[in-house]
Amino acid sequence: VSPPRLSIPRDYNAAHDLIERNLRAGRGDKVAIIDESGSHTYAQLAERVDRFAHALGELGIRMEERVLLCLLDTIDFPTAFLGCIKAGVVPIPVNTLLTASDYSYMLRDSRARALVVSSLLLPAFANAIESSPFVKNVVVSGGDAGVRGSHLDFAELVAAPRPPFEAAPTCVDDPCFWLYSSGSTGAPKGTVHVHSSLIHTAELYARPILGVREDDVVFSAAKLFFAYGLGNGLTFPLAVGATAVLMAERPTPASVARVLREHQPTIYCGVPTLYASMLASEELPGREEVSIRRCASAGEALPAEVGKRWTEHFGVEILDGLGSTEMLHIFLSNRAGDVHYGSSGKPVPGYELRLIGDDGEEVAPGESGELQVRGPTSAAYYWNNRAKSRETFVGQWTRSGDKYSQDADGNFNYAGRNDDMLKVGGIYVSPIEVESALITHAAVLEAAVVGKADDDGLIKPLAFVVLKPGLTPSESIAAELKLHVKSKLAPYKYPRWLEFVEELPKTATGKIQRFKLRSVSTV
Ligand code: 3SK
Repeated sequence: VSPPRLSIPRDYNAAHDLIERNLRAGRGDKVAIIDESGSHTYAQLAERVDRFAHALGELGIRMEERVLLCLLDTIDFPTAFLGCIKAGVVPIPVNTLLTASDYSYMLRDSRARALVVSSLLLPAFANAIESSPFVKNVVVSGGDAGVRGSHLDFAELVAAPRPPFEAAPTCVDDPCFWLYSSGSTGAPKGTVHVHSSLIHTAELYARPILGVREDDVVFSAAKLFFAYGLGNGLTFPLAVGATAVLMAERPTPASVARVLREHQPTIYCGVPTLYASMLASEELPGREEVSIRRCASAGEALPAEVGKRWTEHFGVEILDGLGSTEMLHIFLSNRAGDVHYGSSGKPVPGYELRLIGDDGEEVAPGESGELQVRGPTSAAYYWNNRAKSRETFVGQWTRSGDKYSQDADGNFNYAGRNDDMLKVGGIYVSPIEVESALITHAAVLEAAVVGKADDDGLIKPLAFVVLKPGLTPSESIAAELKLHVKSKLAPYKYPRWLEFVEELPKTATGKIQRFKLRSVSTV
């Protein structure tokens, strides 16, 4: 069956479409976005986006140039993201939890001409801005003049009335935005998405599978910088004329419960770690206190027990699915009324899936193989990385790196990774990166990191450490090593457990055999 493809005109601007469709449908006065500063109607959002697009031109930023966005989830995120796209400028939303050296790399790699950053995150960019030969302007969202220093004020940029902005003459296949994707080795890769992809994810997944409707209030605890959050929390609600609730705070059981009570979202999108921690928390609202009618989960496999307990408590199913930064959103998902907890469900119509064995052929029924996907939302390529682009985007197929098997009912079940990557709280963590951080500590001779399931069945990093001769393992060295990793890497990457060993299992050529360590943990 050939996949449904939308007929999108060749001349197409994604931001123009996502806004204009709502104004044309008479939703100008409807609330598009609620954030901590209040409610913003579709007409107000349209105006802000146009003002931001004008400002980019005035700053000398031209079509096809890049702008790095490191923004908390407030109205400034959609303003900057859609404003860039409308101007034909390419926004690059980045993870707000990264380190100064990650940001330095991304600014240089992308050659971003401007940085738009939340005031709270500005300190992490201090050196990065100085050392980037490309950044010409820094725009700061929130904070006062003292924090901003000589940088531009976002609020001021969008305060002055401007005429409507005519969308840049982009085409469906033009680069629209990038997201950085990490692999087990090497630096993060700028994943280039084209203009037609956002609306495709909305029409293939959000409307038919998640069931987002015009009368919904949608809240995604997964942040907008994450492909999963970008769809759930912004482009899906805009595509159908719904209302999105944005929360700048870190998603914790308390902050999520507050939003569920205060704004009564009807659709809630989270990641397994958060579902599990909410269920274990005293902050969990009662069923009668909230209005959720549908939930989604992605980022890592949802443990069956977590899904069942959530449904028991709220009377609402969680649609667990699988997507990727490369495919932009979910292409494999459970369906409402047909949820199989512990499984990722069936292909989303519009996507084709196949399982490929080590011999390069499709596997026999029931066997596991690498999941590959074909569909209209695959990224165009990785920026400046031909080798990795060729490895991942093979003809029309995109390799996921995940191993799956398919059961007799057609449901796909997760069977591990092709590489050693871990998904922690929905975000990839490279064991090699954590090992490299550990061995920069004076006490560490060697280290190897693997994934270990916690009590909820969710994977977290476990480090095996060989100490330098003469040193004795102790609780205090373990605690110090955890802190050391936290100080070097984004904090969510630190090993939750540490085990001291005499030596690491290795192949004859000296390669660490992580698969052996997975089975020997005593913690
Ligand atoms: O991790 C996932 O399953 C996912 C889902 C939607 C979009 C992006 C990602 C990585």
